[in-house]
This record gives sequence, C-alpha cells and structure tokens, in this order.
Amino acid sequence: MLQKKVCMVGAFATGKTSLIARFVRSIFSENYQTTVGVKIDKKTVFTHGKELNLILWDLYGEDEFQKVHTSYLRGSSGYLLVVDGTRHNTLDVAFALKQRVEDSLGNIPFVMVLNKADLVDEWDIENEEIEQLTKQGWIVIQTSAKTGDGVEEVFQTLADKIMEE
Ligand SMILES: Nc1nc2c(ncn2[C@@H]2O[C@H](COP(=O)(O)OP(=O)(O)O)[C@@H](O)[C@H]2O)c(=O)[nH]1
Ligand SMILES: [Mg+2]
Repeated sequence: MLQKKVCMVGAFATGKTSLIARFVRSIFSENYQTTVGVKIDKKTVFTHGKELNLILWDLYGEDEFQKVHTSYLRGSSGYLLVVDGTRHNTLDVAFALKQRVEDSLGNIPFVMVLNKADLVDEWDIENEEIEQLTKQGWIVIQTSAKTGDGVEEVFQTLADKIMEE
C-alpha cells in the first residue's frame, strides 16, 4: 500500500500528540507527556480513490522547537502546523517552524491547525489574522483534540493535498 510520512510541527503543548491520539485511537488525555523522543503511528485514509497509509511522526518532550531537525523531517510528504488557539505566541512559533521546514524540505503540503477550539473563552487569535493566511492560500482548520471536532478533517485534508502533488 502507498505510504506517506507526515510530521507534526508546532510549539510545546499545542496538542500535537493529542491530535494523533484522537485521530488514531479516538482517545483524549489531560496528562502531559514529557518524556523526550519520537513516536510513530499509522493510520489508513482513503483519498483520490485509493487507500493511503499515513505514517505519523510526533516528537514528544520538552524541547520540541529545538528538535525539529532535518533528521526528523527527512522524507516527509506533508505536515500539520499546530497552533494552540489560546496562546497567541504559538502562532509566531508556527511561522518560525514553517520556515525551518521549508529550509529543509522546500514547499511541501501542510495544513495549519488551530487546536483547543473547545476553549472558546480563552481564545487568543483574531479572525482577521486567519483571514490573512487563508488569503495567501493557506488551509487553516480549527480542531479540538478534546471533543474530536475537526480532527478527521485535518488529516483527511492533508492526505488529499499530498495526493494532489
Ligand atoms: N481543552 C483542550 N486541551 C487540549 C487539546 N489538545 C490538547 N490539549 C491538552 O494540552 C496539553 C498538551 O497537549 P499535547 O498533545 O501533549 O501537546 P504537544 O506538546 O503539542 O504534543 C495536554 O494537557 C492536553 O490534554 C484540546 O483540543 N482542548
Ligand atoms: Mg507531544
């Protein structure tokens, strides 16, 4: 079966590990995993009339920004750029990380994920900021790993984009 590597990229505690847990195992945990390493999960999606095996790479640990190195990214067909909608600075981190990915891999498909959409009262990102990004052609999708909202959609959208290439 066709396989494609997908990386999770984003600031500390934005919900990268939680999004994979929700997507692959339909679970959510409030606990924060702090051990350092790389974890690889797999899930099959259906896109463009074919089955596609997504190989999901996730870094875990406290030093994620530093660890987004070439060896982690190598061979990726696409990535999810994850932002915590309740912490505005994670958007700035996402821009910096996106640059780092592009330096390493060039322009590969990505989807920006605004996670923690269940925490509406704490929301810290303006619609105008998102509109600026979508005007540039970015795909931005709100998710909640907690409720599951939008989670299937982000992985499916990325898979579709990867297979369009
Ligand atoms: N309320 C809420 N909490 C979330 C959501 N996604 C992740 N979290 C919590 O945010 C923290 C960091 O999540 P984690 O997936 O470990 O972040 P990572 O460092 O990006 O992998 C954990 O305590 C999660 O339970 C979400 O959509 N809503
Ligand atoms: Mg993690």
